[in-house]
Amino acid sequence: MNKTNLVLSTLALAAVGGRAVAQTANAGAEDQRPNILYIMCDDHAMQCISAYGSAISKLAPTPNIDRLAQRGMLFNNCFVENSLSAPSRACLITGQYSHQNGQRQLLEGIDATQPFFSEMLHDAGYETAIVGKWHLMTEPKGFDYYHVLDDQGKYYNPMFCSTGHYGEYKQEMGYATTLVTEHSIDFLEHRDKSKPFLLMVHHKAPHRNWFPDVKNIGKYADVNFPLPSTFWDDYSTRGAAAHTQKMSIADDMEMVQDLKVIELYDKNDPASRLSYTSLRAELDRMTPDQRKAWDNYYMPRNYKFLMGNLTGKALAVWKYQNYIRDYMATIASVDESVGQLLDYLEKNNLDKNTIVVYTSDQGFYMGEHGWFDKRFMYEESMHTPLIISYPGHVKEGSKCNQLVQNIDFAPTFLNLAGVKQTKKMTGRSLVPLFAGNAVKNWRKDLYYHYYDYPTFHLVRKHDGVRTERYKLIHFYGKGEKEDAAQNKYQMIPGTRENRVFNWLSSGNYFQNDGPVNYYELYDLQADPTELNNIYGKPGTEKITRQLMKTLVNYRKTLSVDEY
Ligand code: SGN
Ligand code: CA
Repeated sequence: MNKTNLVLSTLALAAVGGRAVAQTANAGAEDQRPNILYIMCDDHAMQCISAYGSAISKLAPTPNIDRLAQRGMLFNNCFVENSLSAPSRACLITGQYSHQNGQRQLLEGIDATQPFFSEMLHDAGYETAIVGKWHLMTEPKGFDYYHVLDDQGKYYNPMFCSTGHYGEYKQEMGYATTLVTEHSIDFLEHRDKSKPFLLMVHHKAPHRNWFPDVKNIGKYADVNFPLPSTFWDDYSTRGAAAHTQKMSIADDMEMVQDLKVIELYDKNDPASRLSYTSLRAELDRMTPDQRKAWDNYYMPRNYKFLMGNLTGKALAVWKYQNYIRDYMATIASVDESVGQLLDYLEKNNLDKNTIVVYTSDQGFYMGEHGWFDKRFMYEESMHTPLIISYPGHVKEGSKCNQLVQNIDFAPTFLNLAGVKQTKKMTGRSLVPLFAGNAVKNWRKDLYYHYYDYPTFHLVRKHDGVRTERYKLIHFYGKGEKEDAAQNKYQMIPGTRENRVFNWLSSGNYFQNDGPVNYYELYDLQADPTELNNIYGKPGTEKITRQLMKTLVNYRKTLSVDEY
């Protein structure tokens, strides 16, 4: 039996034995169970990791994340179930789909009475910690140590609250990515070293509005990033949702808050006032030195831009370039953080027995289809990066093409710890994939469901299935207020969902969207960029029938209650 198989059998046995095995293993210094270092970014598109080889990443490489990929396995087909932060984090922590864990939309939702894998690992003898963006509206559960950001978190001099003081946020001076890394290393230094650890490092970066650290501002000022081939997509083959979204770089990316052209602030325009408030939320927290570095780059850049009087396509391209430049400069700190964490493991002889995971809470549009943000079941948003290294157990420099999903993380970590997953956990352990061999009976399709409408970016509700080759999507909903009425929290006064809804309504954000109820079908082999919706086209009858059956089956077996 080779080393990988030996370990896999041990893990399988441990999983079968469940908690009894875990408790024996927990008895003392002999605990050989792996440490778990889970690093997750917020909105890190796989197009922006050079290990995945895309055009953008070639011009702004991520050497440390690539180093992790060289040590481990690069997953080419990792997807989320619901492409949005809190829902994705709820899938991660519970191993369940959104309608099962309650977190369908961005704000309220998670059913905190469900077991979190963190508490199961804690009970099984792990020292558990989370640092950074938590974003679920409940106290982090199952952690010996937490040090989490306020809501989405801020980039400059952000607020954190810590174990036992949930909600008591205190400001810390510095840049979010650096602070999250420092607190993570601090946990590693001071943990109970007789136990294996679970450390979840959840960066705020590279979330909107893409504020780089002082030292990286302007890092890619002279780089011209290639436009994605679908940048000028006119959605001509698609239904209403692709036309009515508000996530277009040309039309919806804001000059003030997103592109930082502060000079365009117009105090007489309510939309501009909102945009300015959002920019000021970061600018006002900066120290004079941070602000100076900021002005040194953005002021001359903005002056040149304003002198150019760009309009139409030239303006859209300028927005794209400056969006990618800031985003990639923000990623530079994330990459550095990954390097520091890997160095720490190596220097402290922890690298051999630590499984390291790098992923994002979802994918992101980097100009594909003309968009930023996520939410849609289309590839760039549903697809998320995943790299796993576990020396001696996961094949070095390998790739995995199996369909995996964010509900699989909890079962994987429990499996590694020798703890049986609960019956309610829908995901499955990824451990059998680690050896790099074909796994019999691995899933052949995935279920996706997005609920967060009507709110920011106005992406309509949809669910669907994706196989290796095809994708069937069903867009549904009555439109605006009628959809809001169906959502659990949006119409309940005092909830955050309700406050956001009222705020967007007052700003005329909604646009009288009508009811939708239609399907789209993509052949990802013939049309990997999803420009050609072939639903209802001659020749697609058989595959449509098959996919429809799969979709109906998911809805039925998972007791999905709206679609
Ligand atoms: C904020 C952003 C949106 C983003 C959501 C969700 N607007 O509302 O652009 O889609 O977060 O992001 S901002 O003006 O506040 O930046 S998520 O990553 O938390 O799901
Ligand atoms: Ca996110």
